[in-house]
Amino acid sequence: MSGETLVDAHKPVVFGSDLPPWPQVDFTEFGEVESKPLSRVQKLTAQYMSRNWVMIPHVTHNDEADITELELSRKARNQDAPAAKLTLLPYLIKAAVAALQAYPQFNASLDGTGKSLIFKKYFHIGVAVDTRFGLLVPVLRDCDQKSIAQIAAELQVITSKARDKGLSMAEMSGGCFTISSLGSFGGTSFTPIVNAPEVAILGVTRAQEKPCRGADDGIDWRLTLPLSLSYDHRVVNGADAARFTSKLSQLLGDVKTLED
Ligand code: CAO
Repeated sequence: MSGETLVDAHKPVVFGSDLPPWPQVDFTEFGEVESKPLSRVQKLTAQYMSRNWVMIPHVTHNDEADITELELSRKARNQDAPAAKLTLLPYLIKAAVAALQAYPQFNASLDGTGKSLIFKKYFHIGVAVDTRFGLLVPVLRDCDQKSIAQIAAELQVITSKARDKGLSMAEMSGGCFTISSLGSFGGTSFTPIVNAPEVAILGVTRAQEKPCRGADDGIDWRLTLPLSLSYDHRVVNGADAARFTSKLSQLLGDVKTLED
């Protein structure tokens, strides 16, 4: 890419192969401590996160969506049907599916050899859930064929199950794209780690009222949602990411395109 020679007759230098070992420290030398073993989920998460962080060249693209109208519509629907409460997440899932349909390279995976890209014709979306067992990622199947209300109902069931009993590997397999929403906790942006073999993950943080130039140069306060899209730079380029989040932003800004 930059004129480098990838195959060299001379012995190649493998950067990173001479890392020092992980520090072995007796913390009691410095003060009182308590040791707690990691849970099974925490150990597995640590292994997979480390692999994905080291093996995938990550880039995070940050963008915003105006969700003022979406929130008005969501709140109106919740008032009309309080028993079937909708959060933002089902809207994000519908918008993600439409963006994946528009930009299929985000609905793809490198095969095991890394030499072919497998384009998926199905739309299974993973959702990061914070549980007492650790981070679990249930996968909702065929989200392209479901309404916002159906997705909300399914999310309710699967997140409750994840939090009460945990999930099977089958319930966490087969995802095309993951959404990690920290919106109810806060934050302005973060770098989610791509959930291999997926090629991108959407991080969402807390929506904020932001001033915009309105009619007659007045101030128009708009509810603005921060979007942080991390992607595998072997498969997705920066321009693709910008197009993808622009599409997401456009869809979330026009709630009629998501509702059924
Ligand atoms: N901005 C402002 N408010 C938001 C918001 C956002 N981006 N996202 C959610 N909220 C609000 C909801 O609308 C809801 O408020 P209302 O009662 O007024 O509607 C409230 O926060 C609680 O939402 P929720 O958390 O119950 O529901 P959710 O669908 O937004 O999220 C879930 C569900 C499972 C994604 C979330 O609970 C969770 O576990 N997130 C953690 C994900 C995580 O840990 N990611 C990190 C992975 S890497 O370590």
